[in-house]
Amino acid sequence: MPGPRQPKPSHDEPQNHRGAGGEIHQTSGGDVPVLTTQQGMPVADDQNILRAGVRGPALIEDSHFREKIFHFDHERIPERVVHARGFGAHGFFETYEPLTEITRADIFARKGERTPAFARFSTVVGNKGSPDLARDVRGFAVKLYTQEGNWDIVGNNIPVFFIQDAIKFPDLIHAAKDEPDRGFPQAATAHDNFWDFVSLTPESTHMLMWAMSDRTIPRSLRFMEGFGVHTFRLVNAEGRSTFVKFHWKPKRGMQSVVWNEAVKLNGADADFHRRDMWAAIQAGDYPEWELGLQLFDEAFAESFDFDVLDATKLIPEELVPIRRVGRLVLDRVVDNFFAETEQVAFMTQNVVPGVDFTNDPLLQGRNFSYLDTQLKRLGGPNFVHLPINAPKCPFAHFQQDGHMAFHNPKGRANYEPNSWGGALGGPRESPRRGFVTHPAEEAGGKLRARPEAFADHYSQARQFYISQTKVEQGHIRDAFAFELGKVENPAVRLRVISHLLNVDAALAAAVAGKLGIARLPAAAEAARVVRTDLPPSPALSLLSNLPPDFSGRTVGALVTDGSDAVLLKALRTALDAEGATLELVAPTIAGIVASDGSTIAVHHALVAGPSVLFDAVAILPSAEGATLLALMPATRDFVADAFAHCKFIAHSDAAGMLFDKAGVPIGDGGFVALRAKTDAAAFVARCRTMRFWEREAALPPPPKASTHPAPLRQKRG
Ligand code: HDE
Repeated sequence: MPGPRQPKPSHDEPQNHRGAGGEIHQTSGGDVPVLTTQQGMPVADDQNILRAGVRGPALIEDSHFREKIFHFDHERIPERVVHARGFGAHGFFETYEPLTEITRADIFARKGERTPAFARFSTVVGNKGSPDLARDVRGFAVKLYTQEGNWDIVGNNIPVFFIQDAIKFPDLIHAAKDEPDRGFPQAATAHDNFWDFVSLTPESTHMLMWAMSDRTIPRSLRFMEGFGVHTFRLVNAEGRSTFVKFHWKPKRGMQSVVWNEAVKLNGADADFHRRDMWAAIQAGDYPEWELGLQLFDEAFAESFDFDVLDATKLIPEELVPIRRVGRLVLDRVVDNFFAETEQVAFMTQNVVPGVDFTNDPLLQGRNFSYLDTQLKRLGGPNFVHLPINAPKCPFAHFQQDGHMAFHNPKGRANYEPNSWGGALGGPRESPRRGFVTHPAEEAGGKLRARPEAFADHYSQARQFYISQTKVEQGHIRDAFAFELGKVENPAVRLRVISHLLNVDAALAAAVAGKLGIARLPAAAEAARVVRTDLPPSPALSLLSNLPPDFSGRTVGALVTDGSDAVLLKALRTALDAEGATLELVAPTIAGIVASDGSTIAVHHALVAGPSVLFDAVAILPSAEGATLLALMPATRDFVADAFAHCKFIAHSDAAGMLFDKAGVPIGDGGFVALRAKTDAAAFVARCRTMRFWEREAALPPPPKASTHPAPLRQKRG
């Protein structure tokens, strides 16, 4: 019964009309699909619940409403217990050359072959809605839909881990996530529980060095490495096994932000990483990594200083070089975030013939956990039927039924062996093609113990630290000081310092100094003598491995009415040539009228486009524009942050007053004056080193604690 609050739709022609709240709706017609219920019944009115009278109660008879609300109420699935916040994309893996001498894996059999792939990047600790730039390890999970089944390399952007044995994982994650009595902090390890746990778990020390380095605040998911972490096996057709560590090397090189920038990015754009990857793919600048293999045999494993089954250790690239065997290219964003990124189920136990496990006790535990977690999260045993999880090669088995079974076998035989014969009998095992576990010989009593060599917790932590540049070491010190500064219990702070003393005395003293600890504690008792003879491994440093150019990066140019059109064009041309992007920031989002009278659209209003969004900045106002900008508080932040974050700064002459106003001393080597067209190319060339770190070195050194140790009672877990 049409009434004043119930619009009458027409199905003949598309037409607009008003709902009860005055909003405009388009009814169906022509090629516009008709709205239906899930059952396919066309819906006449999606604006008003069925009522007994215009002001009367709702009627239970309204099955459309009940279905709609029922479905909405059940939209959420449990978020991942770790790695809840993630971003995924499709692409392919391309094999460089056959690797048949090392592995029978089909994916490595033919040069140039492309295998479909899906990658998901994630933070570990934060909930699904947490910010992208949290200081955290990043997950780097890749599903390769090979012709012999799905192979998942479920790795991180750090090659080592906090713990050696999977039985400690729930403790580690409980300690790292928000504290249970208060539900915070979110997406942060800067709190008592985390540091309490890790300081009672000395095997975490190496990973802590990585976690406190800039690796945990990547500039882009595209600019970070990935690691399989554990030692795996590759097995060839003759059954010969080679140990392998997997590496993903980013084509655009590695780059991180600085902590102060990360903090501000989380406010300016909590989706910074996902937006960046989405934009790069949409722009055709496809994120790319090379797959690298560190291959070694039993003899090397025996001779290596550490146990290759210990996930808190790495094998320096200088010792076992990386062989690059293919590339992963991400060239397609998802159609639907939930269906693909949320429902994708990675599992370490998804390997293919030619890839096998080792006895790493962390890996073995993971092989149990990942199947189990999918059941909880995806709600039933048929999660592999979901398109994102289904293999893209033929598959045939007798598993049947269960919730939401979509791929149901046809025919009578649902067991084997059977005597139906031929196609009627269904699939049969194949000793020739099938996965064969490497027949490693095992011996020993049943026990709960770790190999002796696992007990060296500090030597590689030290090696990592001494492999960093001075700038990176400074960042590590600052990160420890920040995180421990959030720890309330002084004993926990001291305990961390006692471990750092085994890593590097100057590091420990500097962190202690920043925490106001007057006297250093005694060094933690080390189960094994710390090796000070391990040489620096330059491959472990971000800043020693700069990308070759500025491609894939973004310059933010602050412009106003009257900005020099010729210089702007020159800057854009130079950045285009480099494969980099120019984004314009102006007093308002309405755009500017440049010096030549042309109207130029801009990407950001100044208040919404802080300099933290960019890799370098150009401050190019006209003289009048500079006067206007000087009145805007956001200008000071734009300029001062770009300076403090060591960014390269191009500028017009008129920008001078803005530097003065922001208290920024212009003139160090990170500034480039843009006066002539050729200056733009010079600026872009300077940007190739990404940041002008000398600026940071000019800051006064941190205070240090006294090196006279104070006794400290150690609580050991
Ligand atoms: Fe995971 N981890 N993990 N992990 N992990 C999960 O599986 C687990 C570990 C990693 O984008 C869970 O599907 C245990 C190391 C990534 O969907 C869960 C242990 C590394 C992802 C799980 C570890 C990882 C996960 C939660 C200690 C680097 C996200 C949701 C033995 C090599 C994958 C899920 C994605 C996710 C268990 C340690 C990487 C609970 C028990 C070491 C990238 O199964």
